[in-house]
Amino acid sequence: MKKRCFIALAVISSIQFCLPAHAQLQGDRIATSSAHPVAAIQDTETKAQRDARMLWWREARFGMFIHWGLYSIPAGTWNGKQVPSIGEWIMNNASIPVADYKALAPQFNPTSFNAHDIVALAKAAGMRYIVITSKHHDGFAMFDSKADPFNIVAATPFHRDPLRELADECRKQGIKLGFYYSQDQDWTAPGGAAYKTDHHDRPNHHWDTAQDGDFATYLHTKAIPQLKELLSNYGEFPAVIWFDTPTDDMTPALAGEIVALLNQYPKLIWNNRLGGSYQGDTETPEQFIPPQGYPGRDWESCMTMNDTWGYKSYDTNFKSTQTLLQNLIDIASKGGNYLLNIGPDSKGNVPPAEVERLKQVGQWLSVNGEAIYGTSPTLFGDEAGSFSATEKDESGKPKFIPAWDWRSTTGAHRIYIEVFNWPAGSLHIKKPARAVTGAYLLADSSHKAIKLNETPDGIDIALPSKPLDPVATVIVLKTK
Ligand code: H79
Repeated sequence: MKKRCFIALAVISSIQFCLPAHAQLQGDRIATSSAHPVAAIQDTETKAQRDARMLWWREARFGMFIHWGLYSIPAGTWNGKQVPSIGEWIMNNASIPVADYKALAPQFNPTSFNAHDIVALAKAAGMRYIVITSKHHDGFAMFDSKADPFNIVAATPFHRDPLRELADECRKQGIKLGFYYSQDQDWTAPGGAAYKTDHHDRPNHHWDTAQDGDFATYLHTKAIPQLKELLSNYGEFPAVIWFDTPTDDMTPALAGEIVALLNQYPKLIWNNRLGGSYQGDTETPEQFIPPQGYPGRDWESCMTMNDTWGYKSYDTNFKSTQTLLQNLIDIASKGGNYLLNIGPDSKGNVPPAEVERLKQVGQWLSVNGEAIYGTSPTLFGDEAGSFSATEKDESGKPKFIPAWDWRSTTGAHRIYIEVFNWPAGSLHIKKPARAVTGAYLLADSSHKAIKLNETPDGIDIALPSKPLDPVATVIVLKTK
């Protein structure tokens, strides 16, 4: 694939194809498939060390992505025209000159921003961590940066550092905080990478000469200094650094300089989008759920509630709470995490449709969280769906056709069955690999036993006529 292959297919998920092959476990060391100038912690730690480092993240299962920046001011409209596609890409999609985009900063005064309320919302949703855009592709830093003046403290009337306020609240309210950082694309810094489909005549697809420059210089004068600030100025955080959209500009040698810095933070978790063939800790399917997860790899599906990450005033295409909840359960049943996005507006308010849905998901988790947090993937597998014998996906492989009757997650002495499509009378499951000693419904606080009938090929679970929850009622099978 050519340079900037992460976008060449114009499919968001195609980012994945730029990244190196999966890690292979060799003995108790985790080996990478290619040589790097700098060995990452992931290359040298033992499996036990990796397990300890990843423990909180693996148990968490549900996190909040926050896309928030200057793009929330135009909110999808530029010069009176609605600009198609994702809101945080408006500068690129509308070819906004650097000076015009930078002129948004003096207008940014999100006085309704309230770190306490956002962290409390994440907690009410049952989320265990937050990842916020510290700098997106537009190059605007949402934190106090001495390394570059195009930031929320120095360049706006707001003068506050929302990352610091969130870090304080996350510490107080007991959840983790991570920082998204666009290390490769930067559309306002000279030399930062940019992608654009219609400007192949200009190096690096820039649309304004103010973007011209040397990538290594950008990295040394902006990205690495800002990463140092992010890693050292916020106490115990960030727990996660979330890189995005690597291009071939990020050579192994340049990426190695970033890795040398990351290695100084031995608890840090970082994703697979640094570039330079580093694979990081986590696979990051974007806007999709892999049919069978990523066996042997930690992974996290990031998704929007509507069709944009950054706030767009007119995007009201919100997924239902049912869909969001089914996604969470589907992901947990495959051993992954769900990083679900909110896009606050230019005043710092979270759209009410997002708040409403998050609270509803949280309500379900407050009753049924035992079936999600810290669980292992399904012991069954077929319930998620099957590959079509005839239909192909975009890459020519058999298409996965999901089924939505039920999912399963696994605890130490429990098998959970999350039932979406409530059957009449009983649910039939194949014989699980463990001896089942009893069953009850998780939402029934009395844990009244429900009847199990062994059949030649499995178990019939006798069910009441109505589900206890309209979206997902959890059956608990007690196991040895
Ligand atoms: O931060 C969010 C996105 O902005 C970022 N990743 C998530 C987490 C992201 N950057 N690039 N992509 C996702 C995929 C690229 C999509 C594109 Fe397009 C398709 C770029 C060009 C064609 C969408 C349509 C954006 C511009 C036009």
